[in-house]
Amino acid sequence: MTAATGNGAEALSDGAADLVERLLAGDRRALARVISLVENRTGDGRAALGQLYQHTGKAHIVGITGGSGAGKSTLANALALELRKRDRTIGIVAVDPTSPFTHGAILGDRIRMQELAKDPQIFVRSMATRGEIGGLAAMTSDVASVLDAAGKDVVIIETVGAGQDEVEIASAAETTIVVLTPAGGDDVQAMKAGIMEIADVLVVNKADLPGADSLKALLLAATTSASRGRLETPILTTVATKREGITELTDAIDEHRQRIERSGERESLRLERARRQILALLRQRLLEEALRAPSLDGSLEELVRGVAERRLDPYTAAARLIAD
Ligand SMILES: Nc1nc2c(ncn2[C@@H]2O[C@H](COP(=O)(O)OP(=O)(O)OP(=O)(O)O)[C@@H](O)[C@H]2O)c(=O)[nH]1
Ligand SMILES: [Mg+2]
Repeated sequence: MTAATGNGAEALSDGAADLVERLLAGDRRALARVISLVENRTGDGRAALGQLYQHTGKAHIVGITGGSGAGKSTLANALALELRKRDRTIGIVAVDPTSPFTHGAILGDRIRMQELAKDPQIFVRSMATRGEIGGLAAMTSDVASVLDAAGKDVVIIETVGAGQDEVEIASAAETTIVVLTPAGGDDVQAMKAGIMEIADVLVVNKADLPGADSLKALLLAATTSASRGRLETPILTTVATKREGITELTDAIDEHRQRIERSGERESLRLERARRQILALLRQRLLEEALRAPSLDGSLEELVRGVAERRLDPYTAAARLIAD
């Protein structure tokens, strides 16, 4: 017997249905296993998501983004502890950019996160990107949904904010914190990458280092000129390692949530996000369907060669894939 799921979602195996039930009852190990099913893109993972979706939408999804080493994990850690004091339960999803250079940082994360893991109300998951970033935005948002369904009050998503893909990952969040530091001059880079525009709260971390005040002044000038009468983006300073400024940051996050709730922006964000999710999945499925047969019978390769050798133009080649 398998549990019924929404149209289009796959059937859930007995084992997975049991996991979903236990997850909803608050079982931590079941939560970990469902996340693995989702991460490994299994049919059971998709089916579990289908079942869990109706239980989502309660958590406050908070994104923390910023340059490599800006202190995002330390901040997420400090935030989680402060939120616990306020009696909130927490899920953290950290997206690790796997590169030989960041192994140390990941190890550091693991150690820090083990410290958090002692609290049963904090659930931490690290996801490696394995180089391929495509699909990661969807997966991050799926894992956040699972944590949401599991009843976490706040879900924190940590990503390195370097390019468009990371901006997309951050867009799963309702409240996005952009972390900058006086060290390393990543401020200018962030402004270039469009990271500033997605910030709901700006944080100058490592405020114990020289240059924090001038960075804050720079940010203040940049946001004031950009806001044109809109409510300005709060700019906070923190020393994450000493847990300084964390109360204010937590307040700012809560205030942002209340503000978007009151103004109706939360509702429009939800609509926008739902639309984006549907279109992204549709794009992926149509592409898979269109390419399945041509990949198997070699006709895709033939078209590729035809275009490369100028016997065929790419428009005609694409049209043939749809027509067949
Ligand atoms: N001086 C100082 N160091 C800090 C502060 N916050 C974090 N750090 C240090 O900065 C380093 C990087 O911190 P992480 O929290 O791992 O930074 P991250 O942004 O998560 O790093 P990645 O995930 O690798 O991009 C660590 O050595 C931290 O101890 C701070 O407020 N002041
Ligand atoms: Mg980190």
